[in-house]
Amino acid sequence: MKLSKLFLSLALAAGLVASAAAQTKMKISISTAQNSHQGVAIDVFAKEIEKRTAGRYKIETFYNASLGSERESIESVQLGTQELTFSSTGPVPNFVPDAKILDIPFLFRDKAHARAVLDGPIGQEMLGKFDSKGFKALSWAENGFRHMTNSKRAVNSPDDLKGLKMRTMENPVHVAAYKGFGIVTTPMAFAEVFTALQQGTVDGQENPLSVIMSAKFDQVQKHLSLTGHVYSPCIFLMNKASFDKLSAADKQAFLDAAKEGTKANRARVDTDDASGVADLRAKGMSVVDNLDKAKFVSALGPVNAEFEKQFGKANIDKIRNFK
Ligand code: EAX
Repeated sequence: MKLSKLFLSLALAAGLVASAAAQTKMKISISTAQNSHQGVAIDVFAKEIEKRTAGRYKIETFYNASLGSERESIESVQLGTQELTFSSTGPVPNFVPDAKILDIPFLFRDKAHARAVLDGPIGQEMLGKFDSKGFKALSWAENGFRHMTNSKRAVNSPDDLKGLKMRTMENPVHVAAYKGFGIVTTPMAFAEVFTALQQGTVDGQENPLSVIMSAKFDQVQKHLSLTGHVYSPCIFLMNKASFDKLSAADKQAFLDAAKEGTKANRARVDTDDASGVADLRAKGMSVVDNLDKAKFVSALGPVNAEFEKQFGKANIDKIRNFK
């Protein structure tokens, strides 16, 4: 009797040790601060994974590009040296060229349109295109509509952009479009942007209010114009082999956790968009919030004709006209 009790407690102790050891740690990274729409996305994701897998999976969160730039992190995820990352689509076309179509300026009318496309058949089919490149794309999320900032002058019309030296993402669609505005484009990784603006290596940059605020670009930029020239998606990416190893239930948990992350991320973008202009004005930025968008759209006419050739007008129209 006594002996079997001893065995029982030994077995229990061994079981406890085994279950503690059975926790699998995974890393996820972003290039913005924790206090941002991207930080919210991965924090909620991490919390949901722990909850939905009863702690069998622990997601370690890394902010401010501490594991590398977005491009480097996506590379690490592809190689499997890092399980997960949450990124803008800036460097994504280097890995999944088809995703470029989502970065076309003035493609989406508003956030509701963009979210509906990404959550609908077009966006879901696009997520599937990551599979053959070594990724499991868990969910779209967002950066938001991008606006221009610079240290030189108020931008009221497209002509004011001519000759401005601006940092762009390492995204060929963005680079082509901004050249169409007459901007002198300087692609660089996000982590280098603050210093480049501060030192005057570039005059300006473009990002959503969420990013401008969390990166404190108001400290190094005087002018903000609400150009809303392009919608900027984000994406939860996981190493394909790491995902494939999960049980069916755990796969679902990862997909559901990413959806929760997306929900929290979009809610934060909405809050930031609502408070951003007042917040940035209070911090000293001078904001042009009444520009004539049609002028910016028509300035990109020739570039858009190029995009229609490159991506197929029908494919672009399918997105534009999605209801
Ligand atoms: O993902 O590189 C960029 O400008 C992105 O918008 C930023 O990294 C947030």
